[in-house]
Amino acid sequence: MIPRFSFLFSLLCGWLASMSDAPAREGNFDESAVPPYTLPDPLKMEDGTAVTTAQQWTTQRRPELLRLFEEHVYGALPQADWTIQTELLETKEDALDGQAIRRRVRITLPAFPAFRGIEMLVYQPRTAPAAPVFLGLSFGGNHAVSTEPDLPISTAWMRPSKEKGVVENYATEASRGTESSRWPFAEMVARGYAVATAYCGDIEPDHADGWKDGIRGAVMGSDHVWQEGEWGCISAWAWGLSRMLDALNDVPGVDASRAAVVGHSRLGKTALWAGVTDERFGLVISNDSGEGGAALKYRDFGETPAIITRAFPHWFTKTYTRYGPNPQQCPVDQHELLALIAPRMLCVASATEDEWADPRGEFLAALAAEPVFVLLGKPGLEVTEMPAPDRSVGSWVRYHLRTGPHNITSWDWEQYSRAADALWKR
Ligand code: GTR
Repeated sequence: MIPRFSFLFSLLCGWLASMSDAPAREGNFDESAVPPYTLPDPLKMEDGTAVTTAQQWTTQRRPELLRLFEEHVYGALPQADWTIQTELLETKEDALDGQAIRRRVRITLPAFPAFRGIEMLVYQPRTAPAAPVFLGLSFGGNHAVSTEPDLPISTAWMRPSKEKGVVENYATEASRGTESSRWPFAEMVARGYAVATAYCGDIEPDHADGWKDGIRGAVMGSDHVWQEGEWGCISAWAWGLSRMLDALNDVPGVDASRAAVVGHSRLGKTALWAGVTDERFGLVISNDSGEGGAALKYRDFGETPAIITRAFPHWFTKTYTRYGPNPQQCPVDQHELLALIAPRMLCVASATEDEWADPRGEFLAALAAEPVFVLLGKPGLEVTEMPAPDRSVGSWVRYHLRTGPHNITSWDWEQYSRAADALWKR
């Protein structure tokens, strides 16, 4: 009787577990249970010296902070010859029902022939002689961000997703357009902007061993043993965004000197790191980037370093895993990452139902970056309280909280294009 009972019991437990689709959510979601924390001062050098001038920031504190983020969070790139080669695969003059020019550009690296290369998709206005450009990576490939039927289906590895038409880790015809609501190309082109994108998996497939088939494996060798402080996947993806910007310099009708970098979620973390490491980006946009992105990690709410490094250790440098048990031991917090974008323009966005990404923690990080923007002669957030949903606040450092779930929508893009209008006086 007893073994039978325990068998039935385990069956029952298995059934109950399979009933719930949502993984049990670890983490604190109770605002009143957030323990107190003290943020590191972005305007204080490691040796305690106060940073009081813009010059001190630029020549001393900024390089110090950048190094700390490399060492402890994202990892540093090795020295290498990053010269790219580009090939214009296609120019379609009447894309999006005649509203845009579409181009496909292949980016390879002569120094690393093992790297498969990045296929960049660009939509740009037909009339503008030199359109400013928004640059961002996608989760599903170029055929998924657009509904146009003549875009080739990506042949790169993808994370499994039945609803996105990915079968056994490869995209099928059913995945065409599945991410198109996140990429309002026609609207952006109508506003006078070009948008350039590529699949993040062209740079590195998003799984723990993905580095072997991406730029990191091509550069380090696939038997490399990772050391603390060496580049993680987010660094590799951010590197890819810089190479895409290099390539845009040669795309006619695009003004690569007016470039914004944008990303959602893990690719929002990537957009921030790209914006920090590549100062050519004049506008940096974090959409629902959460832990490892715009959200404070010293604040215990939603996803934590422990959770993220367990699920996605490959995103970060090896060192970051160390801070799982106590994030406050990490010498930097994410407001300092946002501060490294100063004096360039910054947009941080959250969504009301996206508690996992800690909207308040994202707002507070933008707020705590303010002293650096002010030191460099730019306004900070200009408010101290989190705004009501669906209202953008700030002029140089901007924040909004969209009503709804974890996503990037046309409404989010509208806010970003307004920021770009203000920046580039359009
Ligand atoms: C989640 C992860 C988040 C966020 C998100 C995404 O699983 O915990 O940090 O990056 O994925 O990228 O959609």
